[in-house]
Amino acid sequence: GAGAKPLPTAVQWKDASSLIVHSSTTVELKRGSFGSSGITPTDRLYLRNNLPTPDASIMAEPEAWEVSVEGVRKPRTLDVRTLRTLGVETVAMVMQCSGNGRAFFPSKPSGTPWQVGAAGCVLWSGVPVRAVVEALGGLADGVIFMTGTGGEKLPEGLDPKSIVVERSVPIAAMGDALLAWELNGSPIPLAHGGPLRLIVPGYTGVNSIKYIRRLAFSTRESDAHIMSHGYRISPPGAKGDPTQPSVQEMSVKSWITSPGADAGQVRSGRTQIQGVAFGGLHAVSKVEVSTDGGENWQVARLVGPDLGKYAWRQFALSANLPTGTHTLVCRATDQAGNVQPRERMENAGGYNNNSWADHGLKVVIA
Ligand code: MSS
Repeated sequence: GAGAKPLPTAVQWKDASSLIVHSSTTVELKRGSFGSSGITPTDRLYLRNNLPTPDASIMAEPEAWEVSVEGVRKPRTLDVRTLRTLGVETVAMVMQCSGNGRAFFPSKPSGTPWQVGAAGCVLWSGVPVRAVVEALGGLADGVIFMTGTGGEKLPEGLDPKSIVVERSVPIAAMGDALLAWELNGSPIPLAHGGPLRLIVPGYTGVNSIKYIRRLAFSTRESDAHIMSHGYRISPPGAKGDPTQPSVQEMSVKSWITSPGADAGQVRSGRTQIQGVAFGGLHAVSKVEVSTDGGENWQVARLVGPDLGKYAWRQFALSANLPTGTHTLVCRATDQAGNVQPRERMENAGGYNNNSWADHGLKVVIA
């Protein structure tokens, strides 16, 4: 629409009409543009880069891209060509920015004011990290973290630790992690981390490191600023520090995608209320929908193929909406029994918002 920012250079190929451009490194999907196919097309997947996108020249020879693997018995640098010989796996997973839903915090935390669209459900293919570790003789003794380092060229004159994108996750996350070269059936585009990306299913986006150049198994968490002070669940008003919980596993969450925010077109009468629901580390077991802001709930139908516990499920509820104002909300439950809460967990960074009340949608039918 008028005044909309143009797509950033690295994602000129995306579908502008379904996206909201926040900045040259942050683009989200509109609520009404998720579609009904379960998988998010790559040209609609949100973009979030903490640093400027690297030069396209790193994509010139994707097979020659190298990652150094440390904290194994036989540490080595491996190129993509070699990684391909070690194994292959595909995972359908929700990629969601830690700050998705930040716009709904009344405290207006600094950071991108994402609504619902800093998330997508996509297919990643690559070699299982555990196959790489096995090929390199197994883990070194005492390892408790897996640390990925991004391959951005860092500006000179600054302490690299203050800007490098480097994140540690508990070693348990290695179980389903991939070093991926393919996204939705095509080589991973530069903007999404090509030639090679660490994929950590069930964890928020920041933990899946793009253009990975180092994968280290370690006894200590990274001391990079983005790990030690960034992405922490800090009390409102406080700064991040290493004693606070890090933003890692995603929690149970859902939102309505249709009718979208442009709900003006909804006519009175029968409609299909649709949305997406996921559980982070656990599959979704149930989604309930309310058309009166959470007074009365009805169980929705899960729609389409089940692509595994890291993917989202679509849901639909056939409803009769008379003329008037309706507040549509949805609430997911996962197979571990976790129920999406009414309230967000307040925190200074505006992370992990899974409040069903915050994600509600007001529909006016004339
Ligand atoms: N990686 C690297 N290397 N760099 C950067 O910047 N970012 C993060 C991840 N990774 C980065 C990386 C984030 S933060 C996110 S979300 C993600 O990524 C996104 O993705 P895409 O593909 O969607 O764009 Mo928040 O939590």
